[in-house]
Order: sequence, then structure tokens, then C-alpha cells
Amino acid sequence: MHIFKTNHKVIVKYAGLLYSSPDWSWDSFINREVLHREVLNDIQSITADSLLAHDLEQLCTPIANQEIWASGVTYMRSKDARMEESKDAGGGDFYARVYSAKRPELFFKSSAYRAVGSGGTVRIRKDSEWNVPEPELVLFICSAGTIEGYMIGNDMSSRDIEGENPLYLPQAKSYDGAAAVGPCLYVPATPISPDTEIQIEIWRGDVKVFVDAILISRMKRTHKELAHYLFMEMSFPAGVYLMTGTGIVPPDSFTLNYGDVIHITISNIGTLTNQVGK
Ligand code: DO4
Ligand code: MG
Repeated sequence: MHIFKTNHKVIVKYAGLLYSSPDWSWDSFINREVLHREVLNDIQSITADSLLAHDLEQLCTPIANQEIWASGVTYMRSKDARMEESKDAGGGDFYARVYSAKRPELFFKSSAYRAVGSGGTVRIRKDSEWNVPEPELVLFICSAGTIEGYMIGNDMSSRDIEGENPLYLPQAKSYDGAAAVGPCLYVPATPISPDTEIQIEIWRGDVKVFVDAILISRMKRTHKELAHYLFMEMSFPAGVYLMTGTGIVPPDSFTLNYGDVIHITISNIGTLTNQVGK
């Protein structure tokens, strides 16, 4: 099932039918253990409404009081790219160590008001000249610490700032419009398949300037392990979103330009589309 957020409604799409109720509000609706079963129960008592299809044309960012956190260096490609970009600063070793360490890298990415949804504008920093999108599977973990759903995420990153010194990571990763999440919350009956593919296309006008794909099975760590570390000493009363890291990094010659359009597709979830703006 897929759960969408609009200005005034929470809409569930299940088996091709659309459901909504005035009683549903984002935080309390999604923040439940065994969410799939709970929502099935909710929709049993209401009638499907095909007119809700119009509301789906005006989607909001599927977030309310959730923070967005991120994991790093969870794929070999991310480790290699970051070792290369920070080798002059002597930072390369940090990335090799965190890739094989028991404790994962976790960092705060965005509050809800700084994030954008599908169709929103992602930004590149004015003080950076080397910027890339990071296409990532996002976990929704409810306040009890269990993984209940998935979204698509873009962890926009300034590679020159991050490469200059690993201590600059918060500036390379967190600024207005640095996080995109959407287009909906995907809530399957069982955990997402390891064969799930993440695909990215970047368009500059009518030219496709970058395309790549990776299976989530290439990730070094498990989703449960990341959730476990995140919840070890922190509580999230409305649940939390956790980006799981990128396995796709464009070649070093590539940087985003203003106007580029980024499409990130994850099997069974949908496509997150954002334009790069100022
Ligand atoms: O350590 C830097 C950030 C890594 C990251 O965002 C990723 O691997 O996706
Ligand atoms: Mg990332």
C-alpha cells in the first residue's frame, strides 16, 4: 500500500483503490507498529473514493513532525568516492574505517521544514562548486523503533566542502533544500525485497547527463542494524525517516547545474522528481 499526503488529507492507495478519512492526520496515522495491518483495518470500514485521484495531483512532502536522519558509507561505492575526494585533506582513512566498523555513520540531515517533496526544488549551496544528488532508500521507523515503511530520498551533497575536511560534513549535507523525500510512504506487508532497484537519471534540458542504478542488496549493513543504532540513545515521538546511504556516485567530473532535473525511481515505490534551483 502507498500513503500520500496532501494539504488537507492523508490518502491510502491499496489494490488500485483510494481511501481517506477526515479523522486521519499524518503523525498519528503513520506512527503505528504493524502499520500495514493497522491501515488495512482502517480502510475496511470506509468506502473507496475514486475522486481522490484529483487530490493526488497536488501532493505535499510526506512529512510532519518527523526528523530526517541519514546513514553514510553503507555501500562500497560511497566509501571509495569519499576516500578519493578527501585524500588531500588526509580524511580518506576515516571512510575506510567507518565502512568496516561495527558502529555505522549516522548524521542529522534535515528538519521537515527544510525538506522538499517530489516536484519541489532542491538546492546547491552558493559556496560550493561540486554538488551531487545521492539517491537513497529511506526507512520510516515508528516511535517504537520498528521499520514500518519506505520512501525515496535525495541526500544532496556538496562534495568539495565534505572533501576539504570531514568535520565540514554538516555544512556539506544540511542546508535549505538539501533533502528531498517522497513521493509517498510505501508500506508493504513484509520488509522490502533485497532485489529492489534504485535508479537515477539527471537531465540537463533534453540531454540525459547521468544515469545509473543499484540493487539495495549491495548495501553492507542491514536496515535493522541502522535503526537499532539510531534508536540506541534517542527517542522520536512521531517516528523518524532514515536515509540508508548511497551506492551511486557520479564520476568526479560531474557536478549539478541550476536547472538540472533529477529523477530517482525505486521499484514498487515510485519516482521522486526535483529540479535544482538557487
Ligand atoms: O560520510 C559522508 C556521507 C556519506 C553519505 O551520505 C552516503 O554514503 O550516502
Ligand atoms: Mg548520503
